[in-house]
Amino acid sequence: MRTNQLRNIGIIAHVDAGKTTTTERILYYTGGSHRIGEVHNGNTQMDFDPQERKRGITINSAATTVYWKDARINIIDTPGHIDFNIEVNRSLRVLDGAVVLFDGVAGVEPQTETNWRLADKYNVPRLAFINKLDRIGADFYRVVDMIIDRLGVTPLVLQLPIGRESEFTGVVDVLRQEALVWTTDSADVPYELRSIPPELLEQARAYRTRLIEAVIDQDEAALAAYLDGVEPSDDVLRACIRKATATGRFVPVLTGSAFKNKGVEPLLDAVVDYLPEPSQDAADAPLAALAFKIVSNDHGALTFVRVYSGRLSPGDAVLNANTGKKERISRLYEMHADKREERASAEAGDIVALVGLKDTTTGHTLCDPAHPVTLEQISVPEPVIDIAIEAKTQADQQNLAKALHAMLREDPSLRVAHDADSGQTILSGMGELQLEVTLEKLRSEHAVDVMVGKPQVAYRETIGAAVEVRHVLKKQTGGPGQFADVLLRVEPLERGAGMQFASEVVGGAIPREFIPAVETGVRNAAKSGVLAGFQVVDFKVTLVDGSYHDRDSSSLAFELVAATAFREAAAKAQPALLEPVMAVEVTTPANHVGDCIGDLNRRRGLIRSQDQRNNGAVIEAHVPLKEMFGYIGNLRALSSGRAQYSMQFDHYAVAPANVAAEVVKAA
Ligand SMILES: Nc1nc2c(ncn2[C@@H]2O[C@H](COP(=O)(O)OP(=O)(O)OP(=O)(O)O)[C@@H](O)[C@H]2O)c(=O)[nH]1
Ligand SMILES: [Mg+2]
Repeated sequence: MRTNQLRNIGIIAHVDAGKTTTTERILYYTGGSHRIGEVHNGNTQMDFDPQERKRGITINSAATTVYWKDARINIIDTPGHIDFNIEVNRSLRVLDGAVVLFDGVAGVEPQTETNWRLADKYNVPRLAFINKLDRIGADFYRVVDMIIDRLGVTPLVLQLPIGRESEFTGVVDVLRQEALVWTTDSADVPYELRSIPPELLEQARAYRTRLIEAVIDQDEAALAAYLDGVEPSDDVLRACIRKATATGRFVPVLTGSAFKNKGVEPLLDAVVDYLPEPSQDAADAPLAALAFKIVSNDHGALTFVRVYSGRLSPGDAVLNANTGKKERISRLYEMHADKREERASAEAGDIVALVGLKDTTTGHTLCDPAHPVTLEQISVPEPVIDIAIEAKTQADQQNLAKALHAMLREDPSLRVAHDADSGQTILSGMGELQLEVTLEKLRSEHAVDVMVGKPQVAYRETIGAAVEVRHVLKKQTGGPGQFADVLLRVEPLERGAGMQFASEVVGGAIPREFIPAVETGVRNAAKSGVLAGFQVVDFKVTLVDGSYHDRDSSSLAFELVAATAFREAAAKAQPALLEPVMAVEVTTPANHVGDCIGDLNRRRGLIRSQDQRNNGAVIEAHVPLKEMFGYIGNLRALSSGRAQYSMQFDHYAVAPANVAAEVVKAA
């Protein structure tokens, strides 16, 4: 198959925008399924995990392949909940295009915006699909305006809705100047092509002119002809739209109601017409593929890879460029949600799952051993919430480590640490929901019983002043001794900077081979801060000077002395506690706005904006995570169940003295 007939796309959006519902329709229309699954019935193909079906949300991204008009389309349906954002992140890393869904009522929601920015980061061209036009309060034009205001992009309106809410029946195709009308809600009745309803005719013409004038400069000859009064053909316009979409200059906007089976076929046409094919001429080059997802099952692990160049076949020995080890591929599959189809090979542009890899994890590059190469990594968000777990029995204790190892391989946004004092295992993640899902998986899939503590905020520590500390380690009484001497300067960096290390040692005051040991010593010590044992961040350590001893100095001695010197410096450098602050968005009916704001204020919230929307308001605030535990119950109570909220990590900030004192006391 020629690669220009291949599309690798993701479906991304805020929670509940209809990603899975749309994907189920795509499967049905393309013949990939024979009945339409519904999220509320727990019978979709894409949400196959028992927890997804029970909770009615997507947790894991799932891949499938469909065929539409001579094109093969690999689709990844992603979760909208922010706790599972790693799934969107790693999918966008390997995709060539995305369909971004918008709820026709709510418009641009927080996770839509977050995912939009992620797609910017990975340079993924996009189409917008304004969904749920059948809902009461849906307003296509308002959502288009929100796309301009909140995402700062220029929409290219390719369709206009016909009718509103329950009367929504179809769309005007702006390019072809025709109406596509769905006469029933049934997916088995194709749309009818009709002339544009008279009341929309003038508007439809105006949008076509706007469309032409927006994109015509993509084609110089067509532009010149147009200026001479010659209308471009539809094919020329399609090519112009395709070009402008690939560079992100415009975002084509389509619309419909996935649930009512309206608008999905033209969306598929647009995916083929406007989203890019994998880059050409990479098929003959040496192999380079990125592992972006690992799924464990009873038979071992499935490694999902995107092939960027070259070819992969079962039996191949490939080099993992990150570990330096060779791995052998035993089988190769095309995935259809939880089902798989064996394939004889994969080539540049393909997304497939491999069996046989042992030490490959998310973000690793697989390549031709004769042509080593490392592809761009996948960025992993930092966890903000901790939970302590303890195995119930000796048997559980043994299985726990194994199960956690497998789960961490699957989800790089989870972390595990051991608390030496309490003997507990600390599991860290993005939010309460992710930890809840992880613990349930531990029980149901790995049969490990654990006792679980309350979720805790993952605080950090930092410093507020620069200090210099000299420390000498000297044990030279009889036998082999230990000697190391360092002068460290420790200074604060801006928020989010992490840790930096530099050496100013000159003239061999400390031999070069010991300098990495100094950095290791500092890094180890920074794992547990002097205030309350949290990770120390946002500082720079400079090794200013020191000395060594010919016989008694060693890497270990320098590691130990650096750790001690760092701890001493951190204690003197005005240590401070950092707490995660969340961006919270509350949507509430107008009569509860005051109560919601009052409640957010009591939670140390900083109200950032308040907008009227439909019959209610949207309140945006920054609130420390510590104050958000149990928020949902409270919000429901004060709004008679009518307000909703979403939140995502925003930044770390220095905690007020009373909060810090409380945390230090509990440590
Ligand atoms: N009225 C209406 N409801 C829809 C439409 N599309 C989806 N829904 C409903 O919205 C709810 C959420 O749909 P999903 O497809 O699960 O949304 P999602 O974007 O996959 O959600 P997550 O994966 O959890 O982020 C379900 O109850 C759907 O039936 C639509 O076009 N109109
Ligand atoms: Mg979903």
